[in-house]
Amino acid sequence: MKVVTSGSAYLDIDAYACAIAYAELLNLQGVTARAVSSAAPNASVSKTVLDWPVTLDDYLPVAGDEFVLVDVSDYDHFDPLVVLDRVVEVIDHHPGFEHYWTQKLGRAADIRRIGAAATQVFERWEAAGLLPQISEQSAALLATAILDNTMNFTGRQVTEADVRAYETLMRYAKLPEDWPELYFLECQSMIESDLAAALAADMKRMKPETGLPQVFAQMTVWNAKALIQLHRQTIAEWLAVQGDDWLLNVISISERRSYFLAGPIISQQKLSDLLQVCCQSGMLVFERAILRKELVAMGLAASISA
Ligand SMILES: [Mn+2]
Repeated sequence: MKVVTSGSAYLDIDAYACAIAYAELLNLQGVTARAVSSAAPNASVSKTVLDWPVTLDDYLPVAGDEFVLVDVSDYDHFDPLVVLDRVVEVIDHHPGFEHYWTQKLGRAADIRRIGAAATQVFERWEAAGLLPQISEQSAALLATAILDNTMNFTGRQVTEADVRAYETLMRYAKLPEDWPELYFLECQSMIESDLAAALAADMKRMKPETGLPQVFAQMTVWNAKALIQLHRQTIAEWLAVQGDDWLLNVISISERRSYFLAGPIISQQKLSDLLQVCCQSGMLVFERAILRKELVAMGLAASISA
């Protein structure tokens, strides 16, 4: 049996889609496979997606099973059910472990800089010539994973291959025209239903040498303007409890912009200095969707040249 699985902490839509769609392909090719995870899906696997009639398999690995890893290659963050020596294939788009896996598996390690691991799984289907037989749900899962991991194609790591995979998969997926908006709005309403959990899930403490506010939270939503209008007070109160120098980056997918909230004056100044844009009454709207890791890189570069 081949067990297709992913990381230990949580399962995002990319990992979830890859496990299910790749196990489906292997089975179709005559290789018995199961999509298995002991981690729970996170908010990117929306209720609509969870309700589709394809799911993970209820299977416990036994001695002799082999493991295929999708959307993960860091051996410290595998699903605990994985036996390292029994890993036979790795499909991932996170950097850092390419060398280890190429040494160990040769061509069975496919680790590339690409928008979504779902694009790599799509390419397996295409190369096998079996795309016309993909289930509607697996096509929909892979397409949604590409949407999510590329932030609707606004991310910096998006490639032509991601765009082509999405367009092709949408022909098999039978999803509505406005699926991106429907999907991201559903994820947004889940975030709004428990803002504290969403803030805590992606909050980091910055090192002083970055020159950034100490507490730096980030969230990705469809419409940041609407979210901020409704919930600004709650957000500011929660962040103020975490420290007296804080910043939140709300990435607005539909507008392809970032909205920054910074309460304390010191935090506003740090942000204005770095982006060379004025912070007006605690808010700064940046012309493009920018990620926290980009600000960290900018901050470090500025502190070196200073
Ligand atoms: Mn991914």
